[in-house]
Amino acid sequence: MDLGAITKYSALHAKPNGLILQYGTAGFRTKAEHLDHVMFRMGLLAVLRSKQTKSTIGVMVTASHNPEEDNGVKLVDPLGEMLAPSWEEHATYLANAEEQDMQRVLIDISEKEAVNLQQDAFVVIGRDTRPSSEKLSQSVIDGVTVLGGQFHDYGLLTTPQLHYMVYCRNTGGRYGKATIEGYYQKLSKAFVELTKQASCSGDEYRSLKVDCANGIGALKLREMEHYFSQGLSVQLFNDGSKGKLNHLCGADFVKSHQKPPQGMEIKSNERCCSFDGDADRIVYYYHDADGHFHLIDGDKIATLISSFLKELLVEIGESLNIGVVQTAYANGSSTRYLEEVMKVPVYCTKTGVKHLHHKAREFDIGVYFEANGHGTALFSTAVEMKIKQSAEQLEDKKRKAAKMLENIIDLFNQAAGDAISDMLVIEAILALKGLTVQQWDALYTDLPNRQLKVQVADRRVISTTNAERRAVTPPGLQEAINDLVKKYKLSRAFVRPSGTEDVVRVYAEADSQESADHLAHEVSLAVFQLAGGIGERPQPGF
Ligand code: NG1
Ligand code: ZN
Repeated sequence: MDLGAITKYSALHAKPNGLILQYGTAGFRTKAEHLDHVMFRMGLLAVLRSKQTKSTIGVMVTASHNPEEDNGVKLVDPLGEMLAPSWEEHATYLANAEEQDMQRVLIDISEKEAVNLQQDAFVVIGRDTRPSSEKLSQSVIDGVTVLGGQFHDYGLLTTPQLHYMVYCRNTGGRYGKATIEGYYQKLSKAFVELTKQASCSGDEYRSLKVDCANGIGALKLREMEHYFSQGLSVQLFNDGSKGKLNHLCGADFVKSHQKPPQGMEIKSNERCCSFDGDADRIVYYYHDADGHFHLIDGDKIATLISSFLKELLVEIGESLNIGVVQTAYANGSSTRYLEEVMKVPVYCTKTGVKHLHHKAREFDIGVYFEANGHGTALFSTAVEMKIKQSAEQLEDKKRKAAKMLENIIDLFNQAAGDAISDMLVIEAILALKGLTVQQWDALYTDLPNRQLKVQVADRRVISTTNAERRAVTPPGLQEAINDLVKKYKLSRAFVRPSGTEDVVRVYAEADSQESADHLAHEVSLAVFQLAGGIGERPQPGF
């Protein structure tokens, strides 16, 4: 380590005084103007992680669904996964170090993790379309370079595309080619082969309206469109040509407001979907003949996918274990449907895809989705081999099912939840099963629900257990929630501190929208009173 150079260059990316940030569920995220030093330092950290793992590490510059003025950064581990927990701590430690302590902190991390500083390092970098992203990714590159790391800057990429690149590079090209072309070709080939097998390829199944949140998804989908146009025609909205990123559009807006995005004209029964700002989330929706809006969220996406996979396995005659992984935010109806009707085991983890991803790895086939539309399906290597063999050996009908499964495995991004890949999987399944968007929606009816935020002085006073479904502290809060929940039918409520915003999140569901709204409000008041609420008391009405 050239400590002199580090000190010199670090001063050019100086940390603002008194600023403390934490590497949370989605890396670092805050106003873009506060992030220059964090980017430089994450460049340094990525080099150390790369040396330690002897693998390529990814750095993605994005703040996903946050407003355009924000930005963020997260590191991607060798298999496309989120950063290991001990390194998240190092990230926080390094990001908050004072200038004069930088050398000591770097040495400290290297020693703790037994990093061989002589080892080569390679870092790949991607960024979203925010105005601040280009300059910030340059600061990451400065950090990588000053520690002697090699790098490849992919420029504009969706978050899942960067995960894909990292995964490809660390698996010797077996997973795919680590280029944008490689990504387009791998997914489109699988998609086109799959949809060729659909008997009903009538026009109604083949066109889709996509709200791109005025983000990177628009650019990448436009580039990719002609690769799969035989199977699907997409019409892009909020493509960034005029509107602001994530403003009144995108998956997060549609899911949390339960209404369509601005800038998209929807005729009744047309199939529509929204990506978020970095294209790792997707939700579907449509207007019925009476003009009512219907949201199809991550839970219903997981249901469609897991049912279809289960059907294929039955057809092939393979008894592999499938599991669905959700969080506490999953709609109660979805969990009930999966367990009781589909007979698929369901598991609940803490919020944040790294927890879901980790759990999903325990199954032959693990399907995981957050209700907000972030998810994918993971296939163990053994399953992949078995399916490939079946596709060669089995007789006619079974072989067809095995072929489909083989293509589906190729179509899912195994490195991360991916809006583009999920969209193609969903479109293929709908075409293969001849399902309309209404038929898909009718699998089960969501329980009415409401999500609220409460401002408190210190959200860390709330701690939870049982995959965030029970509050352990502050004292009395869980008892208060239990009493409130008892007042309503089919009800459930929980609270947890957000990992990405300085708020406490409240979730409630019940048999009617009115009850869900009331319950959510009452729980908010309990949080405000018992967990040190600040500002105005929560008011009823939304
Ligand atoms: P927080 O702010 O911890 O609730 C949100 C989402 C997560 C996840 C992260 C990262 C909800 C309720 N929470 O986390 O699911 O996507 O952002 O983007 O949707
Ligand atoms: Zn995102």
